[in-house]
Amino acid sequence: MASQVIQLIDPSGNAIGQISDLSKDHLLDLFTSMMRVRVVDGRMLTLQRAGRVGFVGTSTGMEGAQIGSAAALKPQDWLWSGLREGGAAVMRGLPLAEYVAQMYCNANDTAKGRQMCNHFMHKGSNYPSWSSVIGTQIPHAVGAAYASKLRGEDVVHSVYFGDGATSSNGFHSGMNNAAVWKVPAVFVCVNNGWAISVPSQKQTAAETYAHKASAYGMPAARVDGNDVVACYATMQAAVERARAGHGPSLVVLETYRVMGHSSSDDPSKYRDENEVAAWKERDPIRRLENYLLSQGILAKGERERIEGSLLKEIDAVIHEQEAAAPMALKTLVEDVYFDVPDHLKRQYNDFIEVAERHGDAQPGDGAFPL
Ligand SMILES: Cc1ncc(C[n+]2csc(CCOP(=O)(O)OP(=O)(O)O)c2C)c(N)n1
Ligand SMILES: [Mg+2]
Repeated sequence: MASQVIQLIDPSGNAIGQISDLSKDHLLDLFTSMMRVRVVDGRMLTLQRAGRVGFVGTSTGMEGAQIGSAAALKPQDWLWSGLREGGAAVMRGLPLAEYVAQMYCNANDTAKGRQMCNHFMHKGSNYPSWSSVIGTQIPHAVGAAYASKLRGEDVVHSVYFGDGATSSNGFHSGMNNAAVWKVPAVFVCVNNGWAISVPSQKQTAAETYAHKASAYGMPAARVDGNDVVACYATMQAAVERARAGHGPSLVVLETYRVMGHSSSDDPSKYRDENEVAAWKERDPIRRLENYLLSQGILAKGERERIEGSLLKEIDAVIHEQEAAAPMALKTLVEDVYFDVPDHLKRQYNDFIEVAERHGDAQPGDGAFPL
């Protein structure tokens, strides 16, 4: 059983394993993608605190886990998200403008305002909409992976979930059926130590989350989730295995949620600040930065230059999306029925009257012919 934690770069940034098949450009891409996640999270949290967006859940401290693992997927592969993989989706093609539009639930939101904000989706990169209902994406991913297998597609389905989701029914039924059907899937458990206020030692009596895989007859690997290169290499092996038809496996990324569960949470109520401080010392971005500096791949001061250009990038997108119109109210009654039924028409017309009185209706809302 995989009780050893795979690490290729130690917390000080020294290589301790084989990382030679990653080019300089690839390493720099990983670094920039991790930095983008941190910069975007920082901006979103500021906007939330200023009352401009409703809700944010950050990936701070977990950038290496999501970026390293998702970088091992091919463009045709699928990424079924848990609660925090929006940054991986951006790396795989979700336009930053769509990401920010979804945060504002504005007219450019591809979810048409029907999702809570901070629940992304992107059809173009095979990234289905998140569900906040813990673990429900797991059987969905397994069903889709089974369909890919039946169709003979060259596609691997990665499904992400947190440590807390391992206690869900979806985890058990998904893992079991995936192994029985030998589907091309990789189960990625991002163990960030906490499920809101429940610590890992209260979540399971198993020695590690990786041990759970043996009950279903699939292999597992444990990885230092703050070592982006180890996440990449381990995930790549699991993805190749699935692609070759050898079935699913479980990859457990051991990391830590440095911030609160979400912008609605105050973690000081339930955890010791010393634990947080110790994990901040293991920061995944600084670890790769130190390695890149030691190899001459990154020059001194380069991190600040990259951060500056990422801030410019996200700020330009925020300005553009803040100026966008709200989602049209008529979308409330669209897309479910081919012809909007009479009772919905009545409700919508009453609603528009109220919206017009309150000044909330936009040009065009009342023009919807109901
Ligand atoms: C079925 C269900 N039960 C409870 C919740 C409330 N809830 C939201 S997030 C969360 C914890 C998730 O923890 P974890 O799976 O470790 O993911 P993390 O937030 O740490 O990334 C819970 C219990 C929910 N959303 N869905
Ligand atoms: Mg968790």
